[in-house]
Amino acid sequence: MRVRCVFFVAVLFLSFLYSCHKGLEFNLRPVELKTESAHEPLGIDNPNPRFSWLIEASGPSTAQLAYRIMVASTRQLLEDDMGDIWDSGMVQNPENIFIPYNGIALSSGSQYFWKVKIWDTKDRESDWSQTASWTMGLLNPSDWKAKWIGLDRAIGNDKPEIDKTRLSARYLRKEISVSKEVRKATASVCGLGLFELYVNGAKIGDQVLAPALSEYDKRAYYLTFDLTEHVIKGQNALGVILGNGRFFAPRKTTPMPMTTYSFPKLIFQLKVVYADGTAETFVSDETWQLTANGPVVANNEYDGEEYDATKEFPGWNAAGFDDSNWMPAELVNLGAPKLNAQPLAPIVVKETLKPIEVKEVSPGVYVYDMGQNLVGWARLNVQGARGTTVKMRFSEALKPDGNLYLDNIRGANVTDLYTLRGEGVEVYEPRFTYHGFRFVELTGFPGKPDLSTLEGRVVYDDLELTGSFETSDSTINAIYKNAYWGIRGNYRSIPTDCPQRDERHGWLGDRALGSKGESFIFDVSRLYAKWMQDIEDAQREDGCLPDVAPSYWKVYSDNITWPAAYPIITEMLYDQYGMMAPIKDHYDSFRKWVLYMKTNYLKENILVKDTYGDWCMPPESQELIHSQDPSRKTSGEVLSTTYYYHILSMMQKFAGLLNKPDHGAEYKQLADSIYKAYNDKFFNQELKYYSNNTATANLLSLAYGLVPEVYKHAVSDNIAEKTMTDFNGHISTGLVGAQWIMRTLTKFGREDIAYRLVTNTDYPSWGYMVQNGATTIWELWNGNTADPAMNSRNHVMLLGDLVIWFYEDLAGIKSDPEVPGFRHIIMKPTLAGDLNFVKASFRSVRGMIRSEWTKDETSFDWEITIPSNTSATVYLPAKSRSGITESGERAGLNAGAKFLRVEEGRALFEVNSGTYQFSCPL
Ligand code: RAM
Repeated sequence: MRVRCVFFVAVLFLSFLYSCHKGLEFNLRPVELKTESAHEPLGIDNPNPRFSWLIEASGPSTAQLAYRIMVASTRQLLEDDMGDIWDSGMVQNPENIFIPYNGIALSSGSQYFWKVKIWDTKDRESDWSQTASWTMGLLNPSDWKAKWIGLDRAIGNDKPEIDKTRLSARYLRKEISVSKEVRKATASVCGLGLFELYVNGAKIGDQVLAPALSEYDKRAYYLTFDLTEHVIKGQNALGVILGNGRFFAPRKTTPMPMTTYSFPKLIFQLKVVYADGTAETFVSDETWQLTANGPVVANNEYDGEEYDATKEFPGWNAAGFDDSNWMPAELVNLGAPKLNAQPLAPIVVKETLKPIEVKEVSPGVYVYDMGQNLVGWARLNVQGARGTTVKMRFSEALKPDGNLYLDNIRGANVTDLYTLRGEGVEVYEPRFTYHGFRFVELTGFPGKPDLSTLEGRVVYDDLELTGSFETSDSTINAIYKNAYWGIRGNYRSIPTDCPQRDERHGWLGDRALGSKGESFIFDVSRLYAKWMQDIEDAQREDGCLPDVAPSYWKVYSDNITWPAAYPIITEMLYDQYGMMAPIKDHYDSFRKWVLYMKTNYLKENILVKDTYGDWCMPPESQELIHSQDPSRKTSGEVLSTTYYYHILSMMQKFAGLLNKPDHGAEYKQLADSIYKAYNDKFFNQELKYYSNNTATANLLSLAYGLVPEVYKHAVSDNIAEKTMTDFNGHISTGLVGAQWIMRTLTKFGREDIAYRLVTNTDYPSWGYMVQNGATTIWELWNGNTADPAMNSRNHVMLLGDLVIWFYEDLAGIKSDPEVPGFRHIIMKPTLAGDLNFVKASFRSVRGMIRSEWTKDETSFDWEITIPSNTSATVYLPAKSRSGITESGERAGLNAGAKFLRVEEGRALFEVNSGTYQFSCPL
């Protein structure tokens, strides 16, 4: 007994010693493995998926020297270190994002497993990462055995011919019999415009409003589902509900003709692999049954959904249901010529809000305040007699009498109807519509509703939140919050202009540089890469690009500032995420457009085509939508020529990256002639401004590199002067100029004016919106007084470069344009106005970057975090090196922070990964 005790004590002691030793060990590990920028994706189209990982390290200055990736066909093989599919071996390469798979051909529909280990520059070898997996999509058109089914015509009470089109949802079902034990079941499904999938009574997945929107006459996206847990040996039921989405357009002609592609339809394919290794495929075909006489009586994205629960057919999506009064589904025309795996995460319910108030504004009319302008719908809890119809309508604002203000929703009916089945508590939320709203009007409710009757469901793409940002100024914080809500509400597998009225389109101009600001808050890499494809798909044969993509409204105006978003966002994906693929994929399409614009609109080296001007600049009278005052407007030729010049600069960069020196030289030559013609025509030599001296004319000339070096300061002084004198310290631009105003003022030393613009609370300003109750960003600077014909309360375009400025300038977190994707970071905060702290974090594609600074009269304290495998140049606001400390010691003494030089009132240090605490006297 005693001997045993001693033995135990000895074992405990030894394991204690061992763990102490382990604790001292350096922890190095690849983590957060992503395949094609996603965690564990199902259905990947790229035959050479790209792998990315982050590097977790227990100490500073960690950089990758080499990696080894192993891919296997089963988890077990991988765990046994048997990479039967691919073993990269040790590859000397410091890159940890977008490493392409380079093994044997991957097979359609298969699942793969991978892991990675790395070596760092200090010769340390990591453990293997955890295992990640992905599945390939159906890679070849011939892999699709399924047929498109549905009903290519109206039925029942459908009214496809009226302007506000009406269709009931189509319900489809099929029973299949599975004879053996199931090892794996995978479904590939595309239901257009929208679908929900059920297996044996259960709804599959948490996605809503799926699949992603696309240019349907070019392609549609299918989703891949793992149904292994759902498909059983025996009889199984498959059920699908189809809604209209945009495939069957919500409008015929108002306010513009809208493209209807066809009636709702489905393609469905299920592959079941049995335990014995054999496989069977079940597909959509004419043996499925269909009815359009179900509870979703009508669905229309603008007008709402009508749901009659008395028409439910319980058990329709479970085995054994009698569908003899349904009809056979018909074989229909293709939904789209091409099917691609959906390349971005689906839309989901991201948050649920409780209302903050309910008021009975007149007998039986209840108005709910959600406390926030949100996008999604209301979930209703109700109990009452069968056949009772409850009505919900949605608005962004109220009239003075407390009723919904609906004028700015234009022709959208925004009404959801629910008819009760009359059995206990019923919970309803729509499937095939969405609304942009803060207020809900509830009528027809049986009894007295209360705050628990409705909930706000916040719906958008399942994007990872990457940024956080806070300052000592409450106006800035409120604007940031409004930006966050506006941005998240306008993602709908494309970035939309607005979520509430009869529009909701992917207008290109609204998102050009704004997308870069968004990239700090959300991981939008896949969303925007997909939108670039939508734009290319909507390009006309002759090279003309659309103003709206997908082109559900056919707007091909040849205005240049809107389509410019296409190369601009492609460049953003490269700068912010290190993505090279979009440049490669779209280069030919850019070039076609650039040459098309040149042929048609370049006259004596001035580009002479513009449609929208500096859209939504603040008008002189608060009732106007657009200014009528020529002195406020920026010339169309200035807008289009500066943009064309900028596009040529981007094309030179892209041509360089793609190793096309001839193209590069060609763009350069053209750009040089435009530079000269533009300056000859628009530069006022005497007064040092462009055109009629609007802030936008001078901003674009500066930002796009059209101003000769010697005049840059003088031109920027004119922007400052214009803003302070003619506009009394207020913004004077629309969405075009706003994309440069904050950063350009700051770059030329006028952060005091930038700070004034962002802290203003009177018209026109972002703070004015806050003062007037906005919880999102308005379409117009005068959004509370202007004509309702174009007055959305949830447009993000007027943010301009504000969010970029928050992160890049106030927090000072910026990717070095020379070394993109935050591989080298420029940490350069601007101490604007009376701010005494800024606290920001950003999960970049290479890991977490943090910047938190505080300041008082005498000193500046700054804590930063730089992720593994990156480095940063740090700019301290100090006129000399003396007195600067890092972690309490004179900075630059240890290896962590290397002193570089003092330059323009800043002391520069170079740092590797790690956390640093800098202080300097002010
Ligand atoms: C409006 C849209 C959008 C803008 C176009 C030009 O209708 O809402 O924001 O880009 O017009």
